Amino acid sequence: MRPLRLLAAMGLAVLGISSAWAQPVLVAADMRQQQSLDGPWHWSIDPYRDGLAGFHGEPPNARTNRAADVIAADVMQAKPRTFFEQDMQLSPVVSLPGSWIGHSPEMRLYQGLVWYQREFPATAPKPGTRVFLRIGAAEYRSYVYLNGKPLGEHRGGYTPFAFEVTKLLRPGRNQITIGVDSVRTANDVPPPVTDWETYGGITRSITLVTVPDTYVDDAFVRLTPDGSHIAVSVKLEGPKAANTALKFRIPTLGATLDGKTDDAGKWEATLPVPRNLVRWSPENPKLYDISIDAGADHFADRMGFRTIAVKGTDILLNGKPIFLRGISMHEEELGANPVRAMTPAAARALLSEIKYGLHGNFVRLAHYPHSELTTRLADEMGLLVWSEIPLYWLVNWNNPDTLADARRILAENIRRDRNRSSIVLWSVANETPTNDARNAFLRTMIGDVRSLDSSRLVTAALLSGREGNKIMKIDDPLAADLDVMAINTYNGWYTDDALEDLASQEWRGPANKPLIFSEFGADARAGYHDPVASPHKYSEEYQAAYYRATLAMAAKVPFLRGMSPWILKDFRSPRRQHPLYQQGWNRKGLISETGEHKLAFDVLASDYAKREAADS
Ligand code: GCB
Repeated sequence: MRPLRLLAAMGLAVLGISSAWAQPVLVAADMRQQQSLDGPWHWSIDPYRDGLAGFHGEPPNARTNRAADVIAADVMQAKPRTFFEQDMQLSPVVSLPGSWIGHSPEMRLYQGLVWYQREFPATAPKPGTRVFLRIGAAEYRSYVYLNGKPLGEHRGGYTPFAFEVTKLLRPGRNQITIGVDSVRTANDVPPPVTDWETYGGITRSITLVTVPDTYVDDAFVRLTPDGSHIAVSVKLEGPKAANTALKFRIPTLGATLDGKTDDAGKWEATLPVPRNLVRWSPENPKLYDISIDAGADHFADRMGFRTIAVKGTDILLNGKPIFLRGISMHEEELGANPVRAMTPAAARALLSEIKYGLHGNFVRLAHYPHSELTTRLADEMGLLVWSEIPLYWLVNWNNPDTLADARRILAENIRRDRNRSSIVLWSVANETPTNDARNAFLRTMIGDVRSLDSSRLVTAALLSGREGNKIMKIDDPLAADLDVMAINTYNGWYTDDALEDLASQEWRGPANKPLIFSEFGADARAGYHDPVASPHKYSEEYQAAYYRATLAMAAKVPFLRGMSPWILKDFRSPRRQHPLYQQGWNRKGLISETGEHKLAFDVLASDYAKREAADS
């Protein structure tokens, strides 16, 4: 077999040539015909990044350094005298997706580059079809090769990316290689310090998606804000994208709409709402199959229809005021050793705790875009969703490249998920410091949300100001730019406030806007009990008392329209190393990592059950 060589072009990819970022959207890719590449992959660490550059930093070159070895795994068998050091095909095997934290005990703290490689059989793409390699998510920076040729790179750990491989696929054996580098710098999104385990590796499914030559790359279907029409926006990609006839259908409603794309391959149209349409809501999460036929493509998705708006201090779902009974969660499956490999069953287990255990109707998917499995399940189960990008804490607000990355990640998230009726809030940031550079940066993000999706509300999790002991102020200038204000508040946990005093704290904010408490919480180690009048922090009793006190405070905030306390489940966090109570876990969960309910779970559940009864 001929050795596969790293090409000079790989150097271009490493230098981040901009065309490498041009990505197809492949909206609703998970509903398309696809071949899964999940399962066994070889893996090898590369701490000095030898696979990406020569030993003097020059672009990789197969003759002078070993960079090519990673890709050219079959060299040795072909030419016994070739110098060769890294052999992926002899490297150990793991099952993907799943972060490398689960590959071996030593990988627990590894930060750097890891190579993955597998072979797979393929047939040559049929004439008139195209094939894309799609990776659901990889943390943080990915370098992707097919049959020795670089396909491109991606930065950002929580959104999908895809490369066309039609011409590179060959009949029979194919080889795919992915380098994933988990190291983030101060310019990245998020920056290095976060209060969660960022889980280096490939954490969502890898698939080959087949579409016709010209196909529906992007489609956005929703109710108009007044609820009178269904609006459809479509973008075709391919040689016949322009001036092509299309047909939009909702078969069970007998609704159809015909049209034709413009010169740019786009089509925008509206259809009066069919009389028999049932609106989606948490109580009745009605979903419809929809389709778009365009040339040879038959595009399908499944979605609900609802409106979301604000009026004064109210949040209106389908025109009716609603209180968001929520909780925050990270993307981390239940169990003693999670590896961020979300499955339908794992997502269902978490969302069921919210919907049926807590009597919730809302979930904050913190602090980054979660798996599409989760947002699809929220549609199906009837949970309203807050979706977020990881502009978290200390972002480099002055760097135009950071802004460009953040805008791309936001667009990748919104384009992936804007047909999910469950999502009602797009959040642009969490607990960021107020200053001019940050305000300008986040205003750009808010503008992007509005131009990508004007049918939903924009929010951000802010920090409050404080006047003495009694007055909490929403004084972040960004509040004026948001539809819904959101505040993370930890009085009585990170502060010395006595729990008895919380209920008399008064919240002041800009008039006429709804507020959500996007976080409040206290750590408790499951099973640590301190049943006395004044329990210690970290005990289940303190956490329960903290919840009672904070809920009493919340009940008095006249413009509060929802909450998503921190957090459903204990989650891994490298910052949390208290030897007795934390041991590498943030313990603010209402359930432990293995699913035991703490006392505070029932405190929140009974508050929500009362609100639910009052609202029905
Ligand atoms: C916060 C952060 C969240 C942390 C949490 C905590 O305000 O938004 O990421 O995990 O507090 O536990 O301190």
